[in-house]
Amino acid sequence: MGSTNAGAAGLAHYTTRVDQTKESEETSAVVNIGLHYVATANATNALPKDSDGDGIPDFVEDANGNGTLDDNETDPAATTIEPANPLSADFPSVSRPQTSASSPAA
Ligand SMILES: [Ca+2]
Ligand SMILES: [Ca+2]
Repeated sequence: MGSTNAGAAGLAHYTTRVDQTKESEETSAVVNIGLHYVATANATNALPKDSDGDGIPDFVEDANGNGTLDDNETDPAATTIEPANPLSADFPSVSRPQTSASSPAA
């Protein structure tokens, strides 16, 4: 074992294990020694683990890999997609004209 925990090492969503158990999911908080890879969905799946199924991998949502939701990150365990940097202050919303009467002719 190493000398620090996975979050402090930024490896919460990484693994050394074939079964793809993330460092943050192990019973031991102390990080494993060895080359770490991004944890995939399971041992036979090459896609990065996406715990909440929103299409954004856990290691992207928790960008600094500390296992904690920080500013400019999205929650790996939440199913709602929240922009890391809301653009509403920079770009006023533009409303699309209503097109209720514009159905294409059959
Ligand atoms: Ca996700
Ligand atoms: Ca984080």
